[in-house]
Amino acid sequence: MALPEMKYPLGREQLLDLYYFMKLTRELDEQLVRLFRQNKVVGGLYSSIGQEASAVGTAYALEPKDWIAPMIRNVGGLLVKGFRPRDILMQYMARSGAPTGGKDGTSHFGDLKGRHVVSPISMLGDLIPVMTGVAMGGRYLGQKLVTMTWIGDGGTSTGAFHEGMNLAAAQHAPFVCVVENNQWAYSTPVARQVPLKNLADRARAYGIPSYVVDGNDVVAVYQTTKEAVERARAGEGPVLVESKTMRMRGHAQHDAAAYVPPEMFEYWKARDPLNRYEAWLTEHKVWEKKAKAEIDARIERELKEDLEVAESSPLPKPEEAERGVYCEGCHTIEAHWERPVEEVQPPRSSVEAVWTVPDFGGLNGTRETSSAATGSSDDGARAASPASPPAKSAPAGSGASKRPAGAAARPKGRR
Ligand SMILES: Cc1ncc(C[n+]2csc(CCOP(=O)(O)OP(=O)(O)O)c2C)c(N)n1
Ligand SMILES: [Mg+2]
Repeated sequence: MALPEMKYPLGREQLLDLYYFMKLTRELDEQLVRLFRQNKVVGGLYSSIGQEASAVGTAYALEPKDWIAPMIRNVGGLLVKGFRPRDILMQYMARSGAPTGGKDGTSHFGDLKGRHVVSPISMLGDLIPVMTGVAMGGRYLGQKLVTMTWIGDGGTSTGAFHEGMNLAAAQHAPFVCVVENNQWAYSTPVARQVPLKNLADRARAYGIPSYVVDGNDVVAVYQTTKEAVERARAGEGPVLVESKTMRMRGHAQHDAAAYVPPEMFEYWKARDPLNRYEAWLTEHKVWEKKAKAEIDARIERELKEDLEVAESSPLPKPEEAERGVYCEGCHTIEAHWERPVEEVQPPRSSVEAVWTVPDFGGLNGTRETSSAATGSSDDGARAASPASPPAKSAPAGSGASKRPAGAAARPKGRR
């Protein structure tokens, strides 16, 4: 069967790539569970089983110059961005070879220089304003980049989420927010924490476009996210994508998820993203048995190698605990200016003022007057005439220039 028509066509290599990343995410997850049971994982272990299509399909829609900030269930996105299983294994096992040298766990690591991954911490929603800032920075530098982060259904109810989305919308930032609606926020089902059928509708509050996608269909996830990414890149501002999926394990390893009705697991098990994609690849004759066997063997080999590397990496030396906490001249932190530093420092960093406050509102001692009440200029304060009434009748920033000539100047109400 021929491939279905796609707005953003995917070639055979890319289609197999998607399988590779999803299967690698799944196998790595299962390997981590074995390590957890052997007591080799330090701290909690958060599974993304059931959500592989969501993490992989969204990250795959990005270009290398784009930026991500992953949440705990986005290991698939980290792999797409070029991290290796060994990084994630050592991170969870707190080994010295880990990206944080064993000082932090889970997905709390990043790579600002190479892979453009902002390191998350255990927060809900705060990556949204951060990635909005990165998007604005990229735009300032003319890099045409898009930034992306993910948030859970529960995370969309935090203040940080709303503030961040509003900032992104107000700033028209080239930013894509993927809401991974996996039906549960710890033990709270979506219906008990938000009165919306589609979390995508949250976008209406910010006046931005949104999409709903079947998060267990990797091709659909890719197509939808790609469209969102291209719209953001074209300057249309932020886009929200709701990916509907299911968390197939407890919140973390310590949580047996006894509160999830068994039939709900059954429903989603029948829609497992990896099984579905394997069937899709077969149905559309993208692969034959040999190609699948080769990819599976490659994954097995890579995971085995990486596990050996991780197991042989020692725990950090005790003295490391006090290193890199405060910089005592061990390294210099210098800003890397891509554009002239003068641009971001006053006076050039300021947008040209629509109105100015003469003599800084009289704070310098020599009070000037505003011409607002005279209506002599549409920039009242700057064109202040010494003959005008005292400044107190037209406070700075009162928008006085809009008033008709002769109208009484009235102080603005308190804010
Ligand atoms: C500000 C904040 N509140 C609470 C927590 C504890 N916490 C971590 S994840 C989580 C549930 C998140 O649910 P959801 O956003 O749906 O993401 P999921 O775990 O389903 O991927 C909670 C309550 C936290 N880390 N930060
Ligand atoms: Mg959730």
